[in-house]
Amino acid sequence: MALAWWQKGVVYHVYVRSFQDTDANGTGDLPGVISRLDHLTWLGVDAVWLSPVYPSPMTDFGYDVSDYCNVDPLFGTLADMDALIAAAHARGLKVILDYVPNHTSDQHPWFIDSRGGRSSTKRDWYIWHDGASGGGPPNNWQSHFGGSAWTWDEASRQYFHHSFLPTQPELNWRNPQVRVAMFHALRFWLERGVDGFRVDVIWLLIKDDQFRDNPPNPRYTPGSSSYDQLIPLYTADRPEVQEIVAEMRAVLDEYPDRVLIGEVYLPIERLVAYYGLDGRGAQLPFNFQLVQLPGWDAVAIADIVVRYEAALPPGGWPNWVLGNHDRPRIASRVGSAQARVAALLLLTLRGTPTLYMGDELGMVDTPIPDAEVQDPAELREPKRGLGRDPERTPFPWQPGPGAGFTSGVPWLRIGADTPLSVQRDDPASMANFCRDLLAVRRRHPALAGGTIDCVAAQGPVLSFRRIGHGETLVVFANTTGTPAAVEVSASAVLFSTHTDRIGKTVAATLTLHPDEAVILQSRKAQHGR
Ligand code: TEU
Repeated sequence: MALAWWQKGVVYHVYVRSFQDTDANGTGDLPGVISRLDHLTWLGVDAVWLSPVYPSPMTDFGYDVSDYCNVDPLFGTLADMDALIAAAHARGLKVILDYVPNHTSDQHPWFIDSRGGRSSTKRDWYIWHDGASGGGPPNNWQSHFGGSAWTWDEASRQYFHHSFLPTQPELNWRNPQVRVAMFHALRFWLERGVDGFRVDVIWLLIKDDQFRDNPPNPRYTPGSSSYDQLIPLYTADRPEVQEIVAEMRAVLDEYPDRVLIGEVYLPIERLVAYYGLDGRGAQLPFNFQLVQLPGWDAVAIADIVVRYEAALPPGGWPNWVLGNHDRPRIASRVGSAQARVAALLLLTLRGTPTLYMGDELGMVDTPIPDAEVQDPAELREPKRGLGRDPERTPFPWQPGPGAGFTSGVPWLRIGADTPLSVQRDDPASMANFCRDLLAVRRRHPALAGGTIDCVAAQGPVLSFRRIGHGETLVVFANTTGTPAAVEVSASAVLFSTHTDRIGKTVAATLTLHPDEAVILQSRKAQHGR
């Protein structure tokens, strides 16, 4: 069966604020994204996911939305979004928006109304509760950003719940009126031609209606996020959330060929629940297993791939992610050499890859001096390694001040990464490596739609086989900086992190260079699929 665009394509994640500024205010904007769509075409990706650009006080950089059906002037206008959608579609690129349904800004008119008093018709659009009988918050729920997940409202003398900042009050998804209003927002963008949504914290949308305390986390390590002191038993992955995911998907299914991507930070066996009953959930519940992997070695990666593939429900389409705007960059986690190995795995494992902007340059986390920290996660719980500014630095387009990103003062310092223009002129650059790899992926449909099997770790070498469209490809990835020999059948080297290997024939024993990953095309073509 032919694959849908979101199955065979590669998603490119644009953190708009750091992508391209066109009005010299130091912040990226929608006209900037339009002006750089040719980069996405040059690179060879198929869809662009835009981080939130809705009106927002920006206390959490746009994840505190004050109007779901507009564009913040910082980023542009609705007309700019319409122009972006048209320009992307003209290039064959799909457009995915970031949908933030779990909470609004405290400046959203709905919350201002709800906060107006207990008799407000929107009181129950949010989660309000009396304090504990002995005083203090209703229970022990914690914010992801540290501190209690409850804030006292003196005027109405109740607490309101917020999984994140007090400026991000939780919407009450048990209230049908909230669902109607939030599904209206989906349709507003679907009518404008948006091809899908990445749904923020989809696994958090329902909280326990008895407001029970979360249990202590016996594995909490002091010094890590205070949120992890508890197991979020009553504030995450509640059974009722699946009904909401199915209702969201039903809204998208009113339009042709749309995709629902869910941000889900859960172990594999719970993650796959978000495909929904009978596949009526999210088509792509984000698979963050490679993002959250404590180490980077063949055995651990092979285990993840095998367990994830085995856990997928019938028809569940896999996907892989290496990083995003919330997590340390892959090149900082595994080093620049292994970042090429990681990119090859991202683009050869079975399923839809999502590439975080800048990873195609091998961008690393930029250290941010205390005085320049802007991320509320770091400001509220400093020095715990939770700050996200380092992975959000502006995209370096060219050498020189502003790096071609802005002619103004950048909202966040620009790192020391090699700019795209320099990398485009260097055949051995990470940018050209990623571009060439994406071209191989496009030329060999076994990589997009083929089966995967023979997943194994031979010492430091991860290997797996991709079969489809009459060809058998085998990937070997040396996850260490030392040479490693593997047994291979007679094959041509289709691609390698070490370009001098490409095009050669190998047989019997192949000694992989340190940090080398290869795609071999077996001489024994498989007939059939
Ligand atoms: O992040 C949710 C998420 O991953 C949190 O659990 C994470 O711990 C948080 O980023 C703090 O490090 C999504 C968005 O990707 C993130 O940028 C927002 O800040 C958050 O939701 C609230 O909307």
